[in-house]
Amino acid sequence: MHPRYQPTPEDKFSFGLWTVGWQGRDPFGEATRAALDPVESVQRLAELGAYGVTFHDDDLIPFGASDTEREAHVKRFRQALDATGLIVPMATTNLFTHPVFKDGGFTSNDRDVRRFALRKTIRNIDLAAELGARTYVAWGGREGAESGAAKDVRVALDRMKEAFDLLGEYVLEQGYDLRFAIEPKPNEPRGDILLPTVGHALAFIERLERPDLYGVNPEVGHEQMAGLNFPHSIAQALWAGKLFHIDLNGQTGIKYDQDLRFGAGDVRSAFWLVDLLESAGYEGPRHFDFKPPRTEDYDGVWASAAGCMRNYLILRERTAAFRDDPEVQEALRAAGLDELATPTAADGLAALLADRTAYEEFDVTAAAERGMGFERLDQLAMDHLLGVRG
Ligand code: XLS
Ligand code: MN
Ligand code: MN
Repeated sequence: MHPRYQPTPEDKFSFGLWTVGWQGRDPFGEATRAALDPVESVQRLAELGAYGVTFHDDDLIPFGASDTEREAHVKRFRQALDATGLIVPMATTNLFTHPVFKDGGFTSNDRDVRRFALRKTIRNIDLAAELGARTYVAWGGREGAESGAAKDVRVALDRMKEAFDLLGEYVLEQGYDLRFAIEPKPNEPRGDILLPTVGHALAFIERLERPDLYGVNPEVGHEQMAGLNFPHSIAQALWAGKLFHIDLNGQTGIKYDQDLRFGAGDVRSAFWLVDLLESAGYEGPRHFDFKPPRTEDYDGVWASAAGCMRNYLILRERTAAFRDDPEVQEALRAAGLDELATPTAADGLAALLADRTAYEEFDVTAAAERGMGFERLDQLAMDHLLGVRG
């Protein structure tokens, strides 16, 4: 591997235990890989150059484990963290695998299930805080429906708000330095999932009692499953000050959740995403939520994990070269990017209304004829992405 693309902890790459640990079980086939010990994942990820590891409660402590078993699992995990220097920047709850969550956790029609889901989450929040996590992700995988009358969506959103407000109250009461990141997804495993896109989640957050405690954890493939432009969603989350975390992976268009390694799938979108994260100064973890295809053995799994980081670093280099290229800078000016950054009416409403050149004397025909220069600019980006410039 070229040393230039060798990740280091400063790059802030993290992986979920459930990603490299995915055994390849899908709706049509059994597992193709043996179970992976979380301790081995920690060791291998550290060797590959990651700085962090994340987990769902059940990835670390099997559902239904006794207190003694739980302590033993946490102890081994903690020892592996101490030995490798890996940190836990984020943790989350599994509210989707056990059959009890078949109609969701926070919005199940069954109140007992909702109370259980909250207690399960709170229990893992304690562990997350204990391990030093600063972000708590909430993906409502089964919060949704397959049919119309089965879910009163307005009421379900009341229950969702109730759950997040209670969790926020708990975190403040305990004095934990932890913020929530809501992860949108349009469908799968439910026919339709609540809070399907970044936009829905951002609007929901503003209805909570303490909006500052909550942000989003967008995933590349999830927005693309809804046909949306991922970098645009990220830009809006950044604009709102709500990009608390991010799930990087690859996806090719509107289909099932592919969870390809980062850089596979829509590579142009990945280029613009890295360009955005780096130029916006995003400081959070670069977290990979991918699934090494079930065709792979464990050598393939580690190659896939290494590929996620390598692709990020290659794209980081390519996007920096794009931004540094004088011809690009000139093309950006010609395309009016600096002009977009100029306020439209800093002189105020009265001045705008009095300005005859803004309307009465405005040469609409000449303005309509001006080309925007976007194609030249985009080809320069393409040349940088394909490695034929700089
Ligand atoms: C599934 C989600 C899940 C969350 C964490 O599609 O991406 O893995 O990131 O529960
Ligand atoms: Mn996914
Ligand atoms: Mn995810």
